[in-house]
Amino acid sequence: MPPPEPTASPAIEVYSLEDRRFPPPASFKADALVTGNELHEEAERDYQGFWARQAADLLTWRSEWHTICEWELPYAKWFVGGTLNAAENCLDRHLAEGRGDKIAFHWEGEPGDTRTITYAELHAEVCRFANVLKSLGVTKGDRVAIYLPMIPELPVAMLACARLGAPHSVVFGGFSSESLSDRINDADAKVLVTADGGWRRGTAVALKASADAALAATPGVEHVVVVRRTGEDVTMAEGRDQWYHDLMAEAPPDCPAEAMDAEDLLYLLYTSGTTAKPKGIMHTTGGYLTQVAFTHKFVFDLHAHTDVYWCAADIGWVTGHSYIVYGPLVNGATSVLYEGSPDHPGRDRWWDIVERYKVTILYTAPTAIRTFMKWGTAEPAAHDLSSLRVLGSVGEPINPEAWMWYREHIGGGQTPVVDTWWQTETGAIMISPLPGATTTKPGSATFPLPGITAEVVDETGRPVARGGGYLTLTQPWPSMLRGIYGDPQRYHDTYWSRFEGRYLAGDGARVDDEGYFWLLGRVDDVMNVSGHRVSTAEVESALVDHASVAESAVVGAKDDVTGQAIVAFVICKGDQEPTPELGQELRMHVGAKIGPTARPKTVIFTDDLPKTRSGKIMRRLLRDVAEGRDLGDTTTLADASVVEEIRRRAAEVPEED
Ligand code: 7RM
Repeated sequence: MPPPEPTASPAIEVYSLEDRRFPPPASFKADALVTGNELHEEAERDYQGFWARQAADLLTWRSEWHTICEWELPYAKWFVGGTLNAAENCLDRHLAEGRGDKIAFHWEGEPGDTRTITYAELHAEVCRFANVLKSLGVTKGDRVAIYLPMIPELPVAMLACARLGAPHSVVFGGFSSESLSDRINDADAKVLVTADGGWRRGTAVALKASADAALAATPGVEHVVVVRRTGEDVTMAEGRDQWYHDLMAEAPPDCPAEAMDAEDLLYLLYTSGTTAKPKGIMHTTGGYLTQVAFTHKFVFDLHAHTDVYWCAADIGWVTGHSYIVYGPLVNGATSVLYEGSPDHPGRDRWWDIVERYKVTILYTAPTAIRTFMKWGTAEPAAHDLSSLRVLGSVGEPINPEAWMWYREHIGGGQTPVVDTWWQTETGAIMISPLPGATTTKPGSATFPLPGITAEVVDETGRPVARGGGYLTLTQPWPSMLRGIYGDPQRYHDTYWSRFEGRYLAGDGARVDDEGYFWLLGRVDDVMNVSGHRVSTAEVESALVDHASVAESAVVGAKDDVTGQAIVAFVICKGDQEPTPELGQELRMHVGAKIGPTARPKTVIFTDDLPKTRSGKIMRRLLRDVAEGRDLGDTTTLADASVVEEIRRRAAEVPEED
């Protein structure tokens, strides 16, 4: 191939500079699993050999693989010929090693009820439930849909499926009946596991009623198992619906685990794209478990015998699959599992949990951190958070301001912060610091992990050594998606068609002078102002850098003069009044910080931002508001009233120049 012509303008321009840096403290290094470059160097010499060593070290195999990786672009197979069982790796082998009494989960319900579950207890419940599923006709290869709140029965159901080799499809409990029926039908699931309801902000949220509505449109479902959680009245369909506890009481305790091929499907997880039909992302067994176990251990510097780990995501998202269920359990960790919201009964619920369980590792999302920033420092300051030693972030670009706040007010100015970039499709963390080895910079996910190769490319697919562009992955990785369920063409088109031989992540990124990666948000959201391509993350970060701003989202709205003009939606901190003068000041602040091109044309103050249920800002809807359009698809919106309120605010704002 001839080298491509250099592009006249970069795919994404970069303005901001961050020069604070935080090397791992000596006290942390003293006891850290990795303190130098050894893993990166090993993987650079032979990345497949590196992953094979991890697979052998971290997992128990029934039989050896004969080939580490078969790569027929865009399809990879890892540990070909090897067999293992995911549930056995999460449970049985810890029992076999005499750790049955170790706590797997400190579970806490929102109303304050608790359950302490050891590995032996979890194993027993999983075996019993696997027998329940068997009695309902589930065998290897059948799909099982799971629609549950954050209660212990959720990981139990997942692991019971894994034990039988029946791929699970977990649907987040906050999704509507229509989303549920779409996912059940796409996966052709024959059993649904659900509950009467779950607790959210002090009220019982009905799940069974919503499942019933879905079930009216899912002819393939033969059996429904219902967990009693809230005690609300539910309708049980004769011959189809049965109570979990009734079935469990009858089920025999022993259930052998199926030997699964490394490439057998472990689960499907649906990601809702923008408007199109959700994609059933396929994850298989051996490679997936290898990379989630590796990353969970080394990114969080897990000392399984002493750490108390808490990933505060919902199991309904990939973060929960990989970092509440599979990674921590394979590694034999002790985790906190919390059912409810962070502000019930008070805004200190999380800090109360950290203090009571002496949580050492906390993994959450920037949206949660920014919410806590808005609530102020009094709540965390009133609790003893000194047990914390590693803080993780995932889900969105974390602006330096939030990163610093997290380190300072939650981490006591001491703890390493690991910003971890990955996707449902990547299955596990891809770009992240190693807390005992990497000098971090606030807002940067730093470097690809050992065994991972990421490159930023320009519009023509040419690697950008320094600067902004499209994030791509250039070699297969063990936990990569194996496709989109039932739609190979869409798999090819979405991820592999834009740049030859490269996986397209769909995110913008930049590489700085020292090779650090900075994630810039979805490339679909990049704004074009007078021909300058400006990332949303940079402008938002500059806004949140202002002392009065808690959170912001910016979008490019059509503009006669500049093509697109930047419209900023801003949430003020605590008692700060939103005034026209402040709006003006914020525009100047961004202009001064990153340059006049990036200065918002309009600032709209609001109390809330439209977010998906996993907390990602839905800029597409803000663009609709900014351009005065009717709203597009809002089914993935967490709170539908938010956009109407923003629309009202937007109508009141005079245009500025
Ligand atoms: C784990 C998860 C994936 C998208 C991804 C990005 C964004 C996730 C970061 C991030 C900047 C991060 N899976 N994203 N982590 N952006 N820095 N550390 O979130 O499938 O739900 O979303 O999330 O845009 O493509 S996901």
